[in-house]
Amino acid sequence: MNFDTICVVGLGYIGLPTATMFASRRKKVIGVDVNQHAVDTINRGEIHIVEPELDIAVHAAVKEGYLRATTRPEPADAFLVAVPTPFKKGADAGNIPTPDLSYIQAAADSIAPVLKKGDLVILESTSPVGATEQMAAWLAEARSDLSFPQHSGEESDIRVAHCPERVLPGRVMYELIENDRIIGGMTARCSQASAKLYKTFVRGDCITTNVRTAEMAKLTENAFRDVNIAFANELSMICDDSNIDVWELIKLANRHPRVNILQPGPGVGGHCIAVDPWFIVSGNPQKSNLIRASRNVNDYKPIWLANKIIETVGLDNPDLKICFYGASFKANIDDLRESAALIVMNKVKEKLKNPIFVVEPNLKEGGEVSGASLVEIESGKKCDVHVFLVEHEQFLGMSKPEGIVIDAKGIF
Ligand code: SAJ
Repeated sequence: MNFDTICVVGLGYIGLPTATMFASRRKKVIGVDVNQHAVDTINRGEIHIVEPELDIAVHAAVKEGYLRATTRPEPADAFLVAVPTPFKKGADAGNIPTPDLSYIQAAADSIAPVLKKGDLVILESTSPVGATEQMAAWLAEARSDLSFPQHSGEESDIRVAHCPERVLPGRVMYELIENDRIIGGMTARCSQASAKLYKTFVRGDCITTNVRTAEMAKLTENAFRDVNIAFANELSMICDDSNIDVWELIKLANRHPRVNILQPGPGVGGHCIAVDPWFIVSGNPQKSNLIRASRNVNDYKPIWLANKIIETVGLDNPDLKICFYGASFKANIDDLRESAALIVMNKVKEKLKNPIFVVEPNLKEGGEVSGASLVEIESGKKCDVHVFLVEHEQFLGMSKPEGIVIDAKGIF
């Protein structure tokens, strides 16, 4: 089967780069987003998100006529769904957050009217196990005139698969091409068709499996990181009590050929690793004790760190100026979403009335972050207390400031 026209639903951090990759391989791509501002920006050949090398690629794809954005899906040979899957606050006794599939449902509802026999629909959004089958059920409900793999197997009119995105923000344009892809079709033919589509631009291997394994593989990758970081964060709190340098400790332990501990920090931020493990826990609350405990350790770390800062500064020193270095959820990006650094800052601000400043080289100076003034490194260094929360490249080479230094990222 040929994929001449591809419709990508959701033009965010994953959808837009993916749409652009297909367009750069001279496929006709229709990008769909409910956000009119995003649509207008892309149609001008510009981008509404920050990602290295994406701007040039989008500009070329739009100017050459291969990429066009719109707010409604149009007929295509393949549909890729790359919409958010956030979680909802837990309503059960255990307060376990549950996945919110409403964006996937809205995407399915919008695609259904333009589907035709022979089309392929791929869910790329990180999803709990069963979400792809649920999407196929929503599509089937809307289009009783077409057959779907859950009822008709290999003979179905429409093919459906899950192919989770696995690219790292900041390296998306490189990793989209080079990373291996896991492809879980609802049938073998669904997998094969999807692999053929991705081979348009993927240089990594396209490995096929079933749909539930593909869903669980993505959740497993992020849960693995979360558990490993929780181990590092737990060690950091234990070491603090025993006056042991956790950075040196991990470096030494990692000299063992079969040990590879990740790095502690102020907590785990972002919209992936701090979210996805809950998709496993909410589906299997009785059996996911380790994954759940790790989430709790990583969520507790910013609270522990804030208390440490409050204790170090003391309530009787309201004149001491405090400077936080780094506000984003990880190094060398401007993304503040679910940032552990912000949780630390806000907790400290709740308790201490001291003047507070922030150095965040990835944001424009003169602004504010959580009510604290953004300043340059040199101004920050004049403060009395220095709290390092993110290992931005600008901080790595700097000399240790004078005064009290609390270093949550092991920079010094
Ligand atoms: N972090 C630590 N210690 C470490 C590594 C990370 O505290 O040793 C923290 C970071 O500071 C950050 C958080 O973890 O707050 C997550 O950062 P990250 O760089 O590890 O990952 P993300 O969330 O930017 O992207 C992850 C990636 N998943 C894996 O590496 C398994 C990416 O490949 C996925 O595509 C992405 O999630 C996603 O969309 O799910």
